[in-house]
Amino acid sequence: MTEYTPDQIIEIYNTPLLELVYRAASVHRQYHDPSEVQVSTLLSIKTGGCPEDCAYCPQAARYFTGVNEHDLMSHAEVYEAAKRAKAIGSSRLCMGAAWRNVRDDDQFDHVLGLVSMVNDMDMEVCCTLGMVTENQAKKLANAGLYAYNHNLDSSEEYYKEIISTRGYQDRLATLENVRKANITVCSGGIIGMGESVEDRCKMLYTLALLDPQPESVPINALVPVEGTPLENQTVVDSWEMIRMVATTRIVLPRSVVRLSAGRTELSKEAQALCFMAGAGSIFAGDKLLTTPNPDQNEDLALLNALGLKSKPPFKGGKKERQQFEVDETKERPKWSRPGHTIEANEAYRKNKKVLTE
Ligand code: SAM
Ligand code: DTB
Ligand code: SF4
Repeated sequence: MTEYTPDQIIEIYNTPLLELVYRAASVHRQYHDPSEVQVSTLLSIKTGGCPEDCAYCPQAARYFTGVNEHDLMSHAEVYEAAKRAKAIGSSRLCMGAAWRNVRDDDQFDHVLGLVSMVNDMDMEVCCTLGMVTENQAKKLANAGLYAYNHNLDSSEEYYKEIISTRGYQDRLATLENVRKANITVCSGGIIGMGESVEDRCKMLYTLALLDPQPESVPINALVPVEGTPLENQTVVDSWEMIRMVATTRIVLPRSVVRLSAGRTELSKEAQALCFMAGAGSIFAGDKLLTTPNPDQNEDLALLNALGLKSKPPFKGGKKERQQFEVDETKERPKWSRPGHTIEANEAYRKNKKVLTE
């Protein structure tokens, strides 16, 4: 449920900037403690080699981006990374895998073990593993998963322009499955892929219609990676990022808005305006999944300079394991594969072929 129509959201987005920031800051103060920033650390536990064709993603096998493929990380590797994340003040570890969807196999069982281990380290555990069924979400909940990240990334209309190997409705179905498992929802999107303001606002509208609304909403600026079809996109202008954060803040008043990918392109002052406009969370650590993130010492200095403190984890970080009964034999996941042609990607591929021949 939302009190806003898509047109009203566009109107908010187009409000004169300082007026917009002022309004967003007021909403922020109504629902959140403006002196706290929740800090998460990303960890790519399975990197590259993904079968999907997401035009923005350096981990899609079909694009030649130079990302080194890496099989699932061991317990020891994840343990060390989680310890480092905790030491820099992160309350949450978000483990990402370059998968289209989860399968009920040994690899998933291994991830369940990782979730359980990090939960025992008193950190909030988040995963982003692609599409999940209800039973898979319940298995994650039984292992102690706190949050699941699954982005809508854009409007339903523009999604078709960037991905042909899966459908938007499957993203929404995954979010429903996550909810049924009593796991908090983290879902947002990317700006700067060539979408219109209308697309950005429609995405926010779709997120706002979720009941309940997502607990976290990451706003990413596209990191244009060489080798992907979006490599030549111009870097998102700071004002647009501030506008998007502020609009998200107003439309999804209770959600924690996470200032996500693209911070390396934002000045300290632009980031300060994003915090003013209601960003209540960041990713810390010098790497996102595969691309760079600001230096952790610079981040600490920035938070200090602004008088912001990192938020402690929910209930000491340890989530009670759920006790869902799981019967995967009764479940037949049917994820769609639209397979339509994306003109821009085709043109890009042909162009690349000419260049490399
Ligand atoms: N494979 C899973 C999926 O697609 O849901 C999880 C990992 S995927 C890398 C997680 C998110 O990273 C995407 O939904 C997208 O929002 C973000 N992302 C990937 N590449 C990006 C880029 N170049 N710039 C900004 N965000 C990006
Ligand atoms: C999200 O919205 N952004 C993060 C996290 N959720 C998984 C990922 C950003 C990835 C940026 C590109 C990369 O580093 O590979
Ligand atoms: Fe694969 Fe996720 Fe990257 Fe798409 S965004 S190519 S599904 S890792």
